Amino acid sequence: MASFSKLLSSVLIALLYSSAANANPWPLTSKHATHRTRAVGADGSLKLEVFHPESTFEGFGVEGLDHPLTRRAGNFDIEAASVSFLASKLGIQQKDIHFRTSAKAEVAQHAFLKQQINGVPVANAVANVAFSDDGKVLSFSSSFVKPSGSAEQTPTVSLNDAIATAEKALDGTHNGHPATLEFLIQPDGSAVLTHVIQIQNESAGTWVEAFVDAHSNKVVSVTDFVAKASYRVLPFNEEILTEGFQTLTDPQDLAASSLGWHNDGTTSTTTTAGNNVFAAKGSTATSQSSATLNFIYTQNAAQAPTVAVNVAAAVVNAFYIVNSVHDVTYRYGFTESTFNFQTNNFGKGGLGNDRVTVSVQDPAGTDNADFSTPPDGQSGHMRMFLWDFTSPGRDGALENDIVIHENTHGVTNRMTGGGTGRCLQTTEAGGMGEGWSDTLADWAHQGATTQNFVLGQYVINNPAGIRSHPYSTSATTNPLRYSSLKTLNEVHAIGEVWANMLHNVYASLVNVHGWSATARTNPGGTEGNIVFLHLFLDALLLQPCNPTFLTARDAWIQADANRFAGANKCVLWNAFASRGLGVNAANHNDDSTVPAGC
Ligand SMILES: *[C@@H]1O[C@H](CO)[C@@H](O)[C@H](O)[C@H]1NC(C)=O
Ligand SMILES: [Ca+2]
Ligand SMILES: [Zn+2]
Repeated sequence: MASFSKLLSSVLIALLYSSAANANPWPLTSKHATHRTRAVGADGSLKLEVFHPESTFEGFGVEGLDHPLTRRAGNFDIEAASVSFLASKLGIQQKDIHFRTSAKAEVAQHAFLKQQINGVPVANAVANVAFSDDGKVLSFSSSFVKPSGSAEQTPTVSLNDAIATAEKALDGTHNGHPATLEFLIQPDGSAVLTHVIQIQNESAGTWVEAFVDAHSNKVVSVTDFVAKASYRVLPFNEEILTEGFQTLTDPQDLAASSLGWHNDGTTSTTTTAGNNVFAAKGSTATSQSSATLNFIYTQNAAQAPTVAVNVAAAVVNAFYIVNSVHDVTYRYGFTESTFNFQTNNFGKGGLGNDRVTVSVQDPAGTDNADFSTPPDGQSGHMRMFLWDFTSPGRDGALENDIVIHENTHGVTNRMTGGGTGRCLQTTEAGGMGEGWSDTLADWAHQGATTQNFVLGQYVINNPAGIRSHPYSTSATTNPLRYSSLKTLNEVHAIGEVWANMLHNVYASLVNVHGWSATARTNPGGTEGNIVFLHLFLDALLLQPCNPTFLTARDAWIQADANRFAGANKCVLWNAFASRGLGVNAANHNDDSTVPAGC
């Protein structure tokens, strides 16, 4: 072990670093922000405690920070600016920083960086910096650490041996995606050297990035690309929910999908396969049922979901919803350059060849659904299962809020941290991932008057849905607060707290600014539901890798400063504070304070 403390201690400013080595012992839920216990392998029998150093977030309000090193005469160079800003802010040398990528969004440009040790990147010590068009720093976040020691940087375990170890430990196969060599910060503050290898098992539905110690040949950590739905089950009653089918003509948004939904720039299809989505049961996409692009299949609820016409109806619905999520999130900032899912990126930045693949009536499970988000450039994969609460059973692909929930995992996992799929891995960040997914489904279903929102009624045939409470502004209907996290450990339960806070933010914004019926295609409007969705997506790019409720809230406040000059600052603070996430909230203790003047 070579110690880095001598080398770096004179130039490090401890304040801005998470001091990993001093953070033990952890009270139970204080680990939410930094840890997550993963049960991996095909049967979940291998337990790993995954660690991410604490991340910080600092926003510089409407003014931004006029940092002397960020300005370059004439041409703004985001790489030079972000590296010099970070080096001076953290008091480290530029050689300790690796500029990974950048993304130009509508109201800010974003740099994504990693710590490096002697030129070897550190997987879980990352940073991002947002700049205005005139080169001011709008915000930055970091989980850089001062390692207490570091392994030799030349591996003594070969990649092939590491692959064999990972395949055996994780019950899967290396999928051929190029492996990397990266340091990984451990909870004691030391840096281990790891081979990073993607392992997949199609039948078990697992897809992880394994970190294998390149000296001891042990699996020391994983990134789990799969967001699993583990739905809470409520007793079901006899009420039957029916939401009417409609035939929509040309629902595609050409501003988001310039060649429509059945053309990737080189190939035109007449199936449920296009530039954004490939949807099928098995490997064959559903073909049109008439000579033109008419995907008309009338679902027969009295028959099993597996009869041909019901399969086709489900595939077409999933294709329609996932394309619609592509188009609406595209309008609000999830584009090629911010790491979205498309086969052809039309030269607009980011990596292509990663449209969402949707497996409808996937045979691997029941009563569930999941979504895997590998890094930009590899397809997101959605699996929809059948539900057996009723007879005949029901198809999750026909419940739009389930499809939107799963699809949103792809949006949040790609936009947070710059397209790596590594940045919603802690318990708290994973919980918020579930929350955002419920929230986009909530947003999609709201009308002129904000209503309580319930997720998953159709699949289990119960108006109470699959969460513990409806999302509501009423503290009687939904009592969840920031302090509820003290007793919650499961990501969907934590997600309910976050989704309910965002429901309250949404209701407040609509209360102030009204509601637009054309929000999906008109992001330029001033209404509250439009303002909300802008802040939702803008904040994802600003927030740290593995955010907490506190840093995610701060990113919303900064997003409002960036786009609306802080016009909604007090509305946002009041809504967050109403559920305990006020100015002085910390360590899962509520606070209802709002800033002076609010
Ligand atoms: C994949 O998982 C299944 C269990 O679902 C297991 O039987 C199989 O051996 C695994 N495949 C590999 C390559 O480990
Ligand atoms: Ca992409
Ligand atoms: Zn989920």
